[in-house]
Amino acid sequence: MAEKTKARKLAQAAPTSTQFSDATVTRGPGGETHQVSEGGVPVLTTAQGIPVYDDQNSLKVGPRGPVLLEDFALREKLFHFDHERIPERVVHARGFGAHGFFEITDPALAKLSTADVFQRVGEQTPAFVRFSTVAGNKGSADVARDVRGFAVKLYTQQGNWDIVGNNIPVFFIQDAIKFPDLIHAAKQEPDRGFPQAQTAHDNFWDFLSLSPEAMHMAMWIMSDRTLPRSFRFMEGFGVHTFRLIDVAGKSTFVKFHWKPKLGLQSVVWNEAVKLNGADPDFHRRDMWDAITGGDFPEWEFGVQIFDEAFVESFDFDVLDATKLIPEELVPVKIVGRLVLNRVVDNFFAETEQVAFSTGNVPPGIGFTNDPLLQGRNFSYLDTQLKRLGSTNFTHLPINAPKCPFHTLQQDGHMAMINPRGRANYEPNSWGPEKGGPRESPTIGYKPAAEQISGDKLQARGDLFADHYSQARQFYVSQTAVEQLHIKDAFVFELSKVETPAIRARMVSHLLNIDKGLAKTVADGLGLLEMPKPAIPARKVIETLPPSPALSIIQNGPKRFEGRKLGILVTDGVDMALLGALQKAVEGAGGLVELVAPKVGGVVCSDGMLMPAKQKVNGGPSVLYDAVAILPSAEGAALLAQEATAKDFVNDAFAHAKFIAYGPHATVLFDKINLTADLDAGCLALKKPADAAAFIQACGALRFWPREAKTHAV
Ligand code: HDD
Repeated sequence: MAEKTKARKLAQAAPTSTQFSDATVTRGPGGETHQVSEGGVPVLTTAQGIPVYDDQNSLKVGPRGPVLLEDFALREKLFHFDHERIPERVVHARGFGAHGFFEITDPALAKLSTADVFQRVGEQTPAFVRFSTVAGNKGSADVARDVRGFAVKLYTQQGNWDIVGNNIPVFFIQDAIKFPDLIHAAKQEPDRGFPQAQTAHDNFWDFLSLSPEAMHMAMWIMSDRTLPRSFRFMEGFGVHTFRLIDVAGKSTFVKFHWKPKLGLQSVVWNEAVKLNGADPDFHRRDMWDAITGGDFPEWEFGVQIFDEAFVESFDFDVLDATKLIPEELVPVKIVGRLVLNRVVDNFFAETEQVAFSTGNVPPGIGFTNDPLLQGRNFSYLDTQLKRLGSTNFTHLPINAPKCPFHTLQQDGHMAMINPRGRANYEPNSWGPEKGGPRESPTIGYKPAAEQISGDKLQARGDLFADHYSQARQFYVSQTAVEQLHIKDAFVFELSKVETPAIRARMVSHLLNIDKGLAKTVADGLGLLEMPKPAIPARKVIETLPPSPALSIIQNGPKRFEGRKLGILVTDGVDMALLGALQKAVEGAGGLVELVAPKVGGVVCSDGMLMPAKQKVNGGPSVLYDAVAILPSAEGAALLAQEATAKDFVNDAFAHAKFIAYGPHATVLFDKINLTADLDAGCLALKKPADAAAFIQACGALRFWPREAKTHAV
């Protein structure tokens, strides 16, 4: 009996033994088999399963003789290593992915679309999301000024639905034919191979200033939208107008939105510059720590739904990806949610090999004739063949549907799912049991019904030609601080442009958007004379009202949840104040990290050793959303000698962060001539109860009134 129980326990604990008689061979959790040596450790083998005797030395003649070609383990190991790299994505090369689920929380879409994923409120659909930058190569830094990809793969019961969006609701261009030009202009210049991951160079602004259609997007990329504090605090947009198709084939227009539960937040440019130096993996580490720490990022799934009548009445063409529909005009109705709750097991297998396409839509979701979308539908499938090297990229687990699927496709490189039996064609005479899958007029994918006629020509809709009205609306929708950041960004970027005519040409466009903006940028560039305004192809609508939904600061979280407080401490730190701060942050759903002169930590006022997370020169305040300066008297004198401790405080102040400070911090503040500038964003911690008030204040995320004093153009 005991033997049986033991065998069963073993079987439950470790996977069952395989068909091999040898009891030392067991099946791994993923079904793989491996030979177990003593102590349950798998034996290292070659890819052919041959157990390896010695992985430290090649096979030689004598210890100092020549290496033998017959060393197949050596050959295979080097051979595989030499072929590890696959082409990186031609855009969005640098990305970070995570698993989770999508859930419909409102039945509203069930009637408008037959898509199975909308039919059952509360049902969770597996999801995989990859966030990315656009211009940088795979090894570039996370916090570059750039659009962020927000690609969502929903493994629905009717096949994979990919909503391949960005964190910006519009795009640079209207017709996919210009995409190669856009990307060529944005990325490293072909003769010199730089700059990496930045648009501040001649080619980009030359192309943009010669492409008026990009002016709306130009405003977005010069705003704080392209400096997100975290993937968790940014929106996502499907950009294009799609269709919801109901059971009668009638379609309703729709735009898709992802709204972060934790509100919107960005960093300021000077912070981004320092962040990329301090931690080039800042965004992916943030995501990894949040998910592995059980703080699952969540977005509300929203839709803007509208009909032909709205299309006729709207000032712009809904097929134009450089235009958005203000939420105040067509509200975003929240109908679902997306939660990311699992990091990948293997970065390459999942995040690198995942393949998205706008063309992957289930029944009930349809396309519109948006020329950018139409081109995308072609490009993604094409690029996957190049990148993943085989037409069978859907055989990779990350790309495989999680619903039953039956194609009559066969062979091709790395085919792992060939149809069984003799039917690899259709129609055939082999009957349903042997004849393989059949098409289905009842549940098969049907596009939206649409009457189309017209001459063959290369042109765009008339309304496409308005390139400034919504660019202006975006600008007037920003708070003063955000407008300041946009001005600074244009001045910074165009100052890196070496050709004066390109700078002037950009200013001529800005004159059609906002004269104050144009003048500040011209002054900031030192233009000797103001250029004439570019001639708009369509009259600019200067009455579009501000849309508060377009501002980050007006859509912040109002709480410190999901954010991080960095506390600069030294030996003798007041444990009552430190404990109260830690309690207040954790109570608000935030995280605390201690920064100290040594990473070994500090001995607190109560004699307790408190390990630090960062040594002060490796833990600059740019890593945190707010800081506290809690040295002892001696510690403050020590920090006052430490350049990086002074930077820690100076940067936090310059970046408009909330600063809490203990009774001895002023020794450090005096050293950097800050004491006189302390403002309402700097709160003294005199007693433990002050900690809660400080964290409450930090819910505003930044003390923007300080910005005007410390910002530079
Ligand atoms: Fe694209 C990748 C989003 C325009 C062609 N695109 C890619 C990714 C995202 C987007 C998020 C990364 C997917 C991943 O993580 O693997 N792209 C957009 C958005 C666009 C857009 C929101 C405009 C509204 N893209 C666009 C156009 C074309 C492409 C106009 C071509 C005509 N995009 C591609 C691509 C990529 C890609 C070349 C490169 C890597 C990949 O597809 O898998 O096919």
